[in-house]
Amino acid sequence: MASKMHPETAVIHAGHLQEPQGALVSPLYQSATFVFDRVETGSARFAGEQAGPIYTRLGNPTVAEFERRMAELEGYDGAVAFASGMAAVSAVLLGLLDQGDHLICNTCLYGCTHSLVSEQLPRFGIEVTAVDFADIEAIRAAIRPNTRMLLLETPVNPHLAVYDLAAVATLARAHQLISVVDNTFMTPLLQQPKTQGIDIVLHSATKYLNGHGDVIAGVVCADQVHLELLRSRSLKDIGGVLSPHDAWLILRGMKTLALRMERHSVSAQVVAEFLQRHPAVTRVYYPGLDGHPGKALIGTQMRAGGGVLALELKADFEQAVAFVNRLSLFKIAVSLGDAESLVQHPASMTHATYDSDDRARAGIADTLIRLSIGLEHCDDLLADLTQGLAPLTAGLAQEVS
Ligand code: 4LM
Repeated sequence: MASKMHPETAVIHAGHLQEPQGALVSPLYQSATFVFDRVETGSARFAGEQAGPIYTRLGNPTVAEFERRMAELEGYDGAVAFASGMAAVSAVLLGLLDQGDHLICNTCLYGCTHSLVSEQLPRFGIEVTAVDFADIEAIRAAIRPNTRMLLLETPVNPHLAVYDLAAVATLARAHQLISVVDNTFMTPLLQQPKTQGIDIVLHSATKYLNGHGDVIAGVVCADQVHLELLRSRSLKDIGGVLSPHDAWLILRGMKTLALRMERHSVSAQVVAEFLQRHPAVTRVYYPGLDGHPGKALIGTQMRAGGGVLALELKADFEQAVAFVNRLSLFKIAVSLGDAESLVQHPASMTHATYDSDDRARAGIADTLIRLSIGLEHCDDLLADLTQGLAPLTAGLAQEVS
């Protein structure tokens, strides 16, 4: 039954085990350690000869339910939960790459992933090359004898460029490289990279998976060949374990994931089209818009454009900042995927980790503004944007007259 469930059903039921008291909702196992009836039981569990919990850093029943649900949704053998999205990213990189290995990643990544690959990995003797993943030949040309892994986000944070996952996966397979996709912006409801041949998928569960802005979490979904190393090296020894309480909150939040992703995407499309028509806006970045190169992959690689978009204004830097400050329903905050609509300035916030050259190479304009479209009524969002843009519109009208 489990493998036949539609994603809309799996977000509610996958991985759930009926507990003996009959509770509909799984209990929260808020316990650091677990008691053994005798020494032999503990020894057998440590030796992997007997199933059962030992200590929450090594596994916890509530966290395990979240892991089973994610593995089912993404279509992999298993999943490992971590204390943050960055713990999930670092778990993959530090758990699966060795000193002397070479990583190829996209020029544009979430700011802290960029600083992890460009500043931290070289400290451990891991070489990194950043190329534009829109250009498959550029990736191929960057492959060296010691290349082990390809890493990308699609759509990318913050400017929503979309990359062809099947092409990346085919290249990776041909050169025996591990392909890794950060699927945070899409969730498995809108995109399942495994179906395109990708080896490992990770998420910041802080965002859409939890969806309520009250948890920091991450998860990696993978097949058996990588799971053991992720559990033993990255979880057991590095130790960025997810709290059972946070796993319980994510399980609760995920029950509405399908409804939320649909609403986020519909509203983002409306907002993107509104902004595209607006005279004070020079450019809108959203995969659901005609003319966006990613639009061709909607319906094949991805089911919809998701809830994040970015824009540039017909304005200088100070005017762009003043526009953001004028918004009231959109809250000025980093993060995304919450019920509340959020607005932020990538160059000085989420992507401030880039130096200006790398930021230009990544295609992140200094005046780029990112919106995370929440679950409010679309008319209220458009009204807030209209009042925020009004002084710019008036200025443009004066220039014309
Ligand atoms: C943000 N993003 O963009 P934790 N992968 C992607 C992300 O967008 C993020 C992470 C990993 C933002 C946070 C402030 C594609 C985070 C890292 O924050 O460690 O759960 O996820 O606004």
